[in-house]
Amino acid sequence: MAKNNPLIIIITAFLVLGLMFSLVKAAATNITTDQHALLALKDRITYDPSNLLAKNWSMSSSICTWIGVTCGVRHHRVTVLNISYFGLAGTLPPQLGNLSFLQVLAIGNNSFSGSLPDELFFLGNLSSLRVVDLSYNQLSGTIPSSIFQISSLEKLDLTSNMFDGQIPSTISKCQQLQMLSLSYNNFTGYIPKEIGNMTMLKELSLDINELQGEIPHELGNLAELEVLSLKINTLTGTIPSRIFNLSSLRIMDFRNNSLTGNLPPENMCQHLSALQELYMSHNKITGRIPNSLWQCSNLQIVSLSDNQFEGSIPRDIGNLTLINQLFLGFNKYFIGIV
Ligand SMILES: *[C@@H]1O[C@H](CO)[C@@H](O)[C@H](O)[C@H]1NC(C)=O
Ligand SMILES: *[C@@H]1O[C@H](CO)[C@@H](O)[C@H](O)[C@H]1NC(C)=O
Ligand SMILES: *[C@@H]1O[C@H](CO)[C@@H](O)[C@H](O)[C@H]1NC(C)=O
Ligand SMILES: *[C@@H]1O[C@H](CO)[C@@H](O)[C@H](O)[C@H]1NC(C)=O
Ligand SMILES: *[C@@H]1O[C@H](CO)[C@@H](O)[C@H](O)[C@H]1NC(C)=O
Ligand SMILES: *[C@@H]1O[C@H](CO)[C@@H](O)[C@H](O)[C@H]1NC(C)=O
Ligand SMILES: *[C@@H]1O[C@H](CO)[C@@H](O)[C@H](O)[C@H]1NC(C)=O
Ligand SMILES: *[C@@H]1O[C@H](CO)[C@@H](O)[C@H](O)[C@H]1NC(C)=O
Ligand SMILES: *[C@@H]1O[C@H](CO)[C@@H](O)[C@H](O)[C@H]1NC(C)=O
Ligand SMILES: *[C@@H]1O[C@H](CO)[C@@H](O)[C@H](O)[C@H]1NC(C)=O
Ligand SMILES: CC(=O)N[C@H]1CO[C@H](CO)[C@@H](O)[C@@H]1O
Repeated sequence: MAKNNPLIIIITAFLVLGLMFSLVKAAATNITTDQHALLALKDRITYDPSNLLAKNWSMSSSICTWIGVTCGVRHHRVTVLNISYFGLAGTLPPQLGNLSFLQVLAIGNNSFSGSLPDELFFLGNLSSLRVVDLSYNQLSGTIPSSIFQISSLEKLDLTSNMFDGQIPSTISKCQQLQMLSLSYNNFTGYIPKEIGNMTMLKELSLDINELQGEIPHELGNLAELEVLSLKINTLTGTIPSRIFNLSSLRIMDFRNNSLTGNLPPENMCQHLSALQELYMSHNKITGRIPNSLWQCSNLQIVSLSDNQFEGSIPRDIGNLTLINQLFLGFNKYFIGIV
């Protein structure tokens, strides 16, 4: 009976396929490959103030005991490389692309410089990567498009580096991406509308770049989005009304751009009950402050200063009882509150 159970046959088939996949992957590389990759990285370190790698990454011990390195129990291969906050300077070797079981690459808050080697994210080699955190370094150049071939990627944090060039539209191939931060770099050009395809996104931060053009209305597709931060760019045009439909949004930050047009007068807050922080200061937004703002009942910070709002300040703003910071200055109001 059980022998012919289709469920068991299917499960067995999956197990066999999974095993074959692991074997194929493991056959091309082994723990020695991982060791070569880590030693290549150690070779590229030019500054190691606490001698962390110099002392600890020693050939006399298994790489799985090295500081910042974690190996998987099943394959005994490197799954996590986290050398964040080690105070290191250096460059990244292409051999890191051979860590074929790597799930987490975190080198944040160091002083790594130079560009990302194209081979690093070469198609197929780093197919298990979930987290890439390169934040707070001095890396430069363009983002290799190969990184977007890694469909397993959930978090890509490039905050505060010196990357430049355009944000490639192929980015949307990373359909599992939940967190994308390209803030504080030198990215130019438009925000690709294809980002609207990355429907798992919870955080999108593109602050402090040189991005221009309009905010794509396709961002209104990102139903899971909690943080949308585009401050200090040179974005123009009106804020697409669909953005105000994103009911998971907690933070909306459009400060210091050149946005124009009015805020939706009637229904701006109909779907924004989760919104806690609303920043629109230093733009060129016109019209009235919507009377319906009180419907965003969880607002704690509202910053609308330095725009071209006119009319009067709606009385019902006073009903937003959670507010602790309210900036409305430098506009064109009539005197008085109605
Ligand atoms: C890894 O593979 C190479 C050849 O591809 C082999 O020479 C080496 O002994 C292997 N190392 C281990 C630890 O299996
Ligand atoms: C390297 O650091 C790890 C974690 O701190 C420690 O367990 C290990 O013993 C160290 N190895 C050497 C050779 O110092
Ligand atoms: C890397 O290590 C740092 C410091 O231990 C920790 O705060 C951070 O969460 C780790 N990053 C990842 C992606 O695990
Ligand atoms: C590792 O990476 C280097 C540089 O990209 C490459 O030349 C080498 O063939 C790769 N493979 C192994 C098994 O080390
Ligand atoms: C990636 O995988 C290919 C094929 O297995 C291999 O030739 C190459 O050396 C690997 N490493 C890099 C860094 O591209
Ligand atoms: C951006 O580029 C300019 C020169 O083109 C440079 O002065 C500036 O430091 C760069 N900023 C960042 C954050 O990389
Ligand atoms: C991605 O978005 C573009 C434009 O918004 C659309 O034309 C394309 O069909 C989308 N692709 C996928 C795979 O969803
Ligand atoms: C916002 O969502 C509502 C329903 O939830 C829908 O009727 C309306 O057309 C949407 N507005 C925009 C601008 O997408
Ligand atoms: C933001 O914009 C205001 C007015 O345009 C300007 O005075 C201020 O320096 C800007 N801040 C940043 C961080 O760019
Ligand atoms: C705001 O609060 C006042 C006084 O509690 C109340 O009269 C008014 O109806 C409230 N407005 C809204 C829109 O709920
Ligand atoms: C290079 C760099 O970004 N260093 C920062 C690492 O984190 C500490 C504490 O958060 C900061 O003080 C450093 O500036």
